[in-house]
Amino acid sequence: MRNTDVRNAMSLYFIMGTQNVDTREPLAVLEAALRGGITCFQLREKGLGALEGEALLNFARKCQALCRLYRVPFIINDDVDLALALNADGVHVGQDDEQASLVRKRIGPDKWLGVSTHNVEEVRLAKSIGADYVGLGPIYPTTSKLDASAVVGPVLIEEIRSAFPSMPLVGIGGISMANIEPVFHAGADGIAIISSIASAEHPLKATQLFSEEIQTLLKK
Ligand code: TZP
Ligand code: MG
Repeated sequence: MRNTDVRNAMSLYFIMGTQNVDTREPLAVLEAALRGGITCFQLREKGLGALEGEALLNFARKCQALCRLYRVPFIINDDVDLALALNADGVHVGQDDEQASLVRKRIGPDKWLGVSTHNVEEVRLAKSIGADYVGLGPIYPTTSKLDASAVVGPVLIEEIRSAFPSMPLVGIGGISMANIEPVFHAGADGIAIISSIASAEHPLKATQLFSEEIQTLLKK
């Protein structure tokens, strides 16, 4: 069932672009994360020095091939044209990006659509236009998104979960091993992470630790 597949894929959702890995090889970081047990991947190529055109297409193709190898859904941030060109598994958009309802029309009913949200009203709207999941955050302070809105805390997850009991819901922003528990307690299906994996000393080990902890937390 699609809703269950999406909820399961949210549990350890890794987001990365070439700008998130310092001097490391981005594909090596992605492969480490895949080996460590991420359950979904979003390519988010943004900001100064971001790949464009052919270079972006080639890099995205390599990310997609790796994700296929590990049978992990491959989602593109924002760039509907790129998602369609690659036949990606889905697209993720924010509130300022191309209106989510237009994106749904362009990608059709089968691809996953994720929307970043910050309150009940935005979730209601996302649901009404057929979003498959919503991201909620920043849960904690983050340095990975320069234009991040105000920190919402795990309490917002609780509020959204009680208003939308079956909506696939992923918490994002500043999540680490030290603060993961309240996110799951509040009712999230999972966490979306950039730096705690992409900037970890050992991305593979970091991912394995998250994966084990999440399996424990989801059983509680
Ligand atoms: N949207 C809200 S916070 C955020 C995005 C893309 C950045 C999350 O990165 P990190 O490093 O896990 O805080
Ligand atoms: Mg965006």
